[in-house]
Amino acid sequence: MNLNEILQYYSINGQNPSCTPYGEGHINDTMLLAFGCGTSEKYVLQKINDRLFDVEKLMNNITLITDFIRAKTASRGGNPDRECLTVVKTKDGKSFVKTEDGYYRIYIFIDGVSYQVVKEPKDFYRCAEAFGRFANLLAEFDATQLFEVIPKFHDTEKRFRDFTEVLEKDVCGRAKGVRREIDFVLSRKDYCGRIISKLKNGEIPVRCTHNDTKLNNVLFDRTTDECIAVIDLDTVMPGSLCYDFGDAIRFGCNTSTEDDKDLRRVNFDINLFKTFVEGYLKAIGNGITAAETGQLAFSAILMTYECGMRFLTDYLDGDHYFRTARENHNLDRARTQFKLIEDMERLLPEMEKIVADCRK
Ligand code: ADP
Ligand code: GN1
Ligand code: MG
Repeated sequence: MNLNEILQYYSINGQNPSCTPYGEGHINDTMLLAFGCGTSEKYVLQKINDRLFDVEKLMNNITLITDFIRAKTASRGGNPDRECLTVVKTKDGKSFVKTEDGYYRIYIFIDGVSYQVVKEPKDFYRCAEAFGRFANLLAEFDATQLFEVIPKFHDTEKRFRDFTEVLEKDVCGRAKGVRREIDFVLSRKDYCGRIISKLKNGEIPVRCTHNDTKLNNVLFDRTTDECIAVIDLDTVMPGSLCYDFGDAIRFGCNTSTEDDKDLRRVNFDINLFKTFVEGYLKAIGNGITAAETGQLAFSAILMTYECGMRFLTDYLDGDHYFRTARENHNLDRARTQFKLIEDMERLLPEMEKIVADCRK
């Protein structure tokens, strides 16, 4: 990466910045660009994953969404630079730059912390409120303006087809070592169509959703622990509230990290589930239908299944999609997801009761 070349396009004041890897995202290369110690002297520089995204279309979406959220936040008396993701425009008004080695964008740095594991239940409650509020905000956004940047992103039937294709090819010869995990996925095939069929027949509405509602896509204030902003808007597209709810549970109700090798530490925390349900349903109010609410508990299993299947697909395919930092990283990730699914399958009646009681 040639930092000087990138910065030539921007009118950012300051000299000799430091530029260091930042955060724990799996998709883009994220760096903290610091011209000094003050918050206003820091930026987030991202090399956009152009294997995945059509960058022109992606940044068109991001500009529309962030402009919308900034305007709403300002009209409600908030501080858009702190509470919203904000793209820094180039000297000629563009939202990204293209250099020889790829595409880059710069965001205003939001001084907050993102967690990989829930530290305190109240933080997860706040995260739930933040995603609930975000859902309400997006309800007012015209999603027909957006490109579907990753088509069929949460179409679990398609994810299953991708999985079986990759399994059949077995390009790395890894299938023989993970028969148990493969059988785990194959034996749950009937999960795939349960929500998508309801979206297709109109029982569940298609809405504009975030689609990647991990705890680490929310920033918390370092001192007050309030939720500051929902970030990582790359996948904002038409989708289902069930997916957003389920994905947040998948990541946040795990007592350990998404890639813990020691599965004894990986457990589904039903108390955290209850906490999230309470925060989410309170914040979303009547912005969710009874049909959607009825699928929330199952959605947590579905999204965990889909994500585990995606990690296993990537492992079999040679680790091209999710960033990996060690051997078998995607396999370890798949295993944590499958452990959580086993827990949730046992707890499903209790989870359903929690949702129903909370809606009374
Ligand atoms: P990925 O798509 O790879 O997950 P993200 O956009 O989520 O990339 O960024 C990765 C991490 O970088 C986030 O989890 C967060 O910790 C941090 N981050 C991203 N954008 C900002 C920002 N504008 N201000 C502060 N931190 C940020
Ligand atoms: C990726 O971008 P990031 O790290 O927030 C992925 C999600 C997965 C998640 C699993 C665009 O999220 O779909 O659920 O990893 N994002 C994309 O941790 O594929
Ligand atoms: Mg992210």
